[in-house]
Amino acid sequence: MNGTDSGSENASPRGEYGFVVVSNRLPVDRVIAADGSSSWARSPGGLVTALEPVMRQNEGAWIGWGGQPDLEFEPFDNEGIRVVPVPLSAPDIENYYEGFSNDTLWPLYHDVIAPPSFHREWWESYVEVNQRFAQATAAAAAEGATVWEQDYQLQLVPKMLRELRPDLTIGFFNHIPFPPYGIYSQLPWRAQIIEGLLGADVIGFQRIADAGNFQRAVRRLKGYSTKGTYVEVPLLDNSPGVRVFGPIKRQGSFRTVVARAFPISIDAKSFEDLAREPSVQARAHQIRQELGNPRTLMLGVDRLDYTKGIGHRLKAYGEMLADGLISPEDVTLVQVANPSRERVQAYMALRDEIELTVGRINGDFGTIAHTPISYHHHGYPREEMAALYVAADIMLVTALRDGMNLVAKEYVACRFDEDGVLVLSEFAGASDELKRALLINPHDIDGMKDAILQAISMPKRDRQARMRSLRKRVLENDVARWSTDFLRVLGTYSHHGAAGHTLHEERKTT
Ligand code: GDG
Repeated sequence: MNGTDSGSENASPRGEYGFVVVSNRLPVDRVIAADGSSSWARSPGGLVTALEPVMRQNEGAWIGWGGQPDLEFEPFDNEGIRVVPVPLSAPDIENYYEGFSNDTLWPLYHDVIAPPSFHREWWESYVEVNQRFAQATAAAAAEGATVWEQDYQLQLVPKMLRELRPDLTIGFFNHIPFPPYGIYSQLPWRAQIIEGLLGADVIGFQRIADAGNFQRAVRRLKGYSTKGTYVEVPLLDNSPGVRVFGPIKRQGSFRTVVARAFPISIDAKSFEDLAREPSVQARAHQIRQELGNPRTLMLGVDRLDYTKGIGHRLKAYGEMLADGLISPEDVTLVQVANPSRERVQAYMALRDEIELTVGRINGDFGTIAHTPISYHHHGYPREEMAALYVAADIMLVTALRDGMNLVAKEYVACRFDEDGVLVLSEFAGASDELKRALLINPHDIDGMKDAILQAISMPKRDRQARMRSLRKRVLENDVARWSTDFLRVLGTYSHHGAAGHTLHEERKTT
């Protein structure tokens, strides 16, 4: 690593990066060529796109796992971003990642749609791996640097990092929901997680309700006061990280932590540009033709995850076919179910259940010429996704619980023709902003069927009016705005600058 020792025997070694992003997975994938040689390819995603300019301006580094067990390599530069690995062993992956992250926290934070498993050895691994991430970050970050940690796999890192490096400004963003206290309180390590998160200066959530749930947990478990978006964290005089920055200053007694909503978004312009590509337009046309030119093409795009409500969607669709409300000659559903977490038991069971249902519906209602569900258990390139969005008359987002749901926003961004209907679950964070979608409760199957029928028969003028309003929101509130907003608030906590300055400006003024 590029750390240089500060000279003092007790101080943690300092690195050279002024802006450090930390996430479980690095934004690059290892690609093995036919001749056995390996290289790294940037994994596409809004987060990287949004943070890239800040990275370039501020000597940015990205810290995370390379995606394969025991993969150790030297830090390297990838298109302007310093990539710093945190290796994970096969037992780490089993206990910290597949176990505690994906089989304890994920179901718990999504309203226990599936039962969470609590295992003390998973927790121990989570603590140990979080400590490793904190150490790697401490070694990479320059004096007074800004660090932005991402997501539920790393909730202990803020506190661990503050203990190692009190000079840093620390932000944390939670991409998934934060559950109500009645559910959160089941977690045997509930207090430790709250303490871990409160090591940050700014904690971001997708929805106002998530921030409220977090603040309630803080009050119940720690007894700290919360005022508006602020949490007052008492300071012991000799506690590490004694600094009273930020808008509320009570010298010597509290540090204030911001806990509020920053709804994430997408790189909307790049999706629209992609959708406008003649090749994408032609492919959209071709998709419809290959499906036999249905009058209505409906689309679902999800990771194959029990939170996404794919089963509820299929139930509604199957009943509509059975009731004769729609016919397979007129309506086709394309369902992309991207493989996910295939070694976790609940995901294996989900796949079996979904594929059984798809098979039954196609068997019961299909004809030689018309298959009701075109089902795809694999991922597609971005261009194909955009073509599907352009081709679809109706987009079905029926999540039972979802932090935000970017698919809903991507569909809207691609519809520069101002057509298409978004059917959107009110349990997805996106529903807070996308109010002109047809909002549904996915548990209410009859309500979902009514909304789908309404979408099928909606006059063009209504479709356009709704889509225009949705597009305004998505194009204005894009991912660049999300990261700018977060970093602006985080900037008020920096030793090096004042609110409203970019990180770059702050660093220049020191
Ligand atoms: C978590 C939270 C929150 C899917 N299939 C393909 C493909 N995708 C892309 C989509 C979209 C992304 O994956 C999925 O994002 P979502 O937001 O829908 O859901 P999660 O993966 O669960 O993400 C979620 C998000 O974090 C961000 O904070 O919104 O609530 O759960 O971008 O387009 N992309 C390609 N091929 C596929 O087959 N290229």
